[in-house]
This record gives sequence, structure tokens and C-alpha cells, in this order.
Amino acid sequence: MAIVYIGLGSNLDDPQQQLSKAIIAINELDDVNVMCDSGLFRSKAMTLNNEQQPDYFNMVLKLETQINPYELLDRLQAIENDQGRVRQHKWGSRTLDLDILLYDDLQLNDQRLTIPHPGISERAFVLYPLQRIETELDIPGLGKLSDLLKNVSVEDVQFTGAL
Ligand code: A4P
Ligand code: MG
Repeated sequence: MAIVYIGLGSNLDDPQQQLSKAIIAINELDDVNVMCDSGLFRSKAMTLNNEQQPDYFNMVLKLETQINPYELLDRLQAIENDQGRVRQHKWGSRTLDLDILLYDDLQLNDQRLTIPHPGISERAFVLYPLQRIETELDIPGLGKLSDLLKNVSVEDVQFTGAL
């Protein structure tokens, strides 16, 4: 069994409802067991060219699964599509984004997948949710979660409780 952390994000069409639906869909995937979630975090949208966007709601799920990373990505993208994900431009607003943050201690970088997910180490909206699940996490190639947290500001993200 691999231990996998998935990042969920939404800033369109009732984000909290989008995340609830996504958790149900992930739970229903064959060969996936959702172990726990981080609770809900709200943050300003990280955008390109100062584009104005609604705030994001983010959450991290911890799973165990036997599905390989590529198959898992396919299934997560199918859930994104089911929930009306439209891909306009990089970092555009979205109803649902599902990212594979960590997959065991795997390090991978090819055309389809980069694991750990790029940008983890600069993103308060990823690091704080991860910390609520696992304080002593080692991120492959990047070091201890507790050290990475020193480089982001707690003020960039607001914990809003259970979903
Ligand atoms: N891909 C590569 N590695 C992965 C991975 N580990 N998990 C590829 C998932 N996908 C991965 O993704 C584009 C391609 O990335 C996929 O087809 C897959 O093959 P996408 O979701 O279509 O495009 P994107 O999300 O616009 O691009 P990108 O670079 O993945 O963006 P991010 O990093 O997902 O960031 N602000 C706040 N506050 N909170 C957010 O959650 N999210 C984003 C998107 C921007 N601003 C945000 C947030
Ligand atoms: Mg993405």
C-alpha cells in the first residue's frame, strides 16, 4: 500500500460544496482508502499577472492505495472533469483542482507527473494542511515539513475548521 497525500483546491461555484463532493468521489474510488483530512483552509488566490480571483478553499487528504500514480492521476482528472473543471489558462480559477502532492517517498518528473508536486515548498495553503495531518513529515528531496514551514507565513492562510 502506498501512502498518498492529495491537495484539493477550489475557488469557483461554491468551493466548500465542490470539496465535499470531491471527497465523496475520492472515497468511492476502487482501491482507495481515505484515512484522514486536514480540515479546510482559506487563502488569497495565487495568480499570474495579478489577476483578480475569488479566494481559494484548500484541503489535504491522506490516502492509502495500490493504484499507481498515473492511474491515480487519470481517476482524479475524471473527478475534476465531472465537477465541471474547465482548463483556460495556467493558475486560472477552477471549480476543482486535485493534485498528487506526495506518493510514498517517490520522486518523479516526466511529461505527465511531477512528484512531489511542484511549488509545495512555497505554498502555505499546502504546507499548513499537511502539518495538521502529519507534523513530522519528510518531503522527498525537499526536507522536513517543519523546516519548510519556516519559509511561509501563517498569515497567508486561514484555518476555517472541519468541512
Ligand atoms: N501534473 C504534473 N504533476 C502533477 C501532480 N503531482 N498532480 C500535470 C497533478 N497533476 C500534475 O494541471 C496541469 C497538468 O499538471 C496535468 O495535466 C498533469 O499532467 P492542471 O490542473 O490542468 O493545471 P493547473 O492546475 O492550472 O497548473 P498547475 O501548474 O498544476 O497549477 P497548480 O500548481 O495546481 O496551482 N491559489 C491558492 N490560494 N490555492 C490553490 O490551490 N492553485 C493553483 C493552481 C493556483 N493558485 C492557487 C491554488
Ligand atoms: Mg493542478
